[in-house]
Amino acid sequence: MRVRIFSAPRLHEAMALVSRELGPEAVILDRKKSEDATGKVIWQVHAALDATPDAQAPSKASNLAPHPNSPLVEGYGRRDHAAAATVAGSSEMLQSSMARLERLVSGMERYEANQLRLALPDQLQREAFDRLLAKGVAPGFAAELAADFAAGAPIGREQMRWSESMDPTKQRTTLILVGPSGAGKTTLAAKLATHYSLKGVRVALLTTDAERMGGSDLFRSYAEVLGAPFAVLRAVEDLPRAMAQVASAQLVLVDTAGLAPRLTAATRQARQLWNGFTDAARVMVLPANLDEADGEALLAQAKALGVSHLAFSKLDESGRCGKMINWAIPSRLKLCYCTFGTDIPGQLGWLSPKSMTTLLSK
Ligand SMILES: Nc1nc2c(ncn2[C@@H]2O[C@H](COP(=O)(O)OP(=O)(O)O)[C@@H](O)[C@H]2O)c(=O)[nH]1
Ligand SMILES: [Mg+2]
Repeated sequence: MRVRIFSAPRLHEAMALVSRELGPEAVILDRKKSEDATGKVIWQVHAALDATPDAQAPSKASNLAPHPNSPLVEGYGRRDHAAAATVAGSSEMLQSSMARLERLVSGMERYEANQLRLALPDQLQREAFDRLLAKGVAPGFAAELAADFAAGAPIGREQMRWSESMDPTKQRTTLILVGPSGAGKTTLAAKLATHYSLKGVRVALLTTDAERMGGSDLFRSYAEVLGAPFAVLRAVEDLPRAMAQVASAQLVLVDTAGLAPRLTAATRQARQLWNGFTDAARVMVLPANLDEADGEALLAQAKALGVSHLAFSKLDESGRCGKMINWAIPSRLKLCYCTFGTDIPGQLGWLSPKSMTTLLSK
């Protein structure tokens, strides 16, 4: 984003300069009344465009001053009685603009939260709203969940999607676990493999985490301990042999390499391998201690990757698990497993409106 500052004796003249120079896409960040060097009133409008304009294009403002208080502004006033545009490149001004913008946004957020809070029908719901906010739930979602949360009832039955239970003894189940590096994909796969093996379910383990050094070693050793078939998938050509190996398994768990915040060529290649499993649920694993915006960036890839389910790991490592709600509601992914520790096969849970209420009540 490129921020520019336009100055003119009157506000509407400065605004006219913005639209003349930046066009209708311009975003107004700030407007300020001040005085120039001679004490004359001057309006400054801070405006920005998302795209950087073509460097080759001649700028209409190129003959204009870099700062509103500089002599060139006065010079402009003498040259031409129309309003003047001033382009300021100083990083201090940019920083102060950004700081003002941040204050503005946070003030708007507080205002929005307060309005939502006041619209709730009683004190009990307002307290529930505050508790959800304290857990990191976004105000809009907290307002929607406040009534159930206040009543101690299971929350989010309507707002979130909940997975139907998975029972590999009744129906062969294939889960492809995707997510950022270190999310706990391999750990979740190992927990599930052990949990179901102990119940007598025939489990098979596959991994597409083939490039990274040691990426598949841990998973291979889990397979050895469990006596489960194991294969590494490097290319589409590996699929038929791997499919034959896992043909009699009731639960097939496919571990994968970590996802980058943006869709990469490696992920596209891995997706071709995942396409070999037509009946698989693709589960995105997000750790509860992940930055909320990073989680959103990963969820933005979910559609392209055919992800259908969402699991949360490391619930024991975050006090603000409200971000789960902020991730789950807009993603429309079906919530399924969660983990809250490194024990295998323990510390494994199933996400439901009831368990979500418990998590947020802690
Ligand atoms: N505290 C805690 N640690 C976990 C959890 N799940 C995984 N870990 C740890 O996080 C690290 C990365 O886990 P791993 O399964 O290798 O992540 P992957 O890169 O997604 O396969 C390991 O040290 C795990 O023991 C969890 O639910 N809670
Ligand atoms: Mg792993």
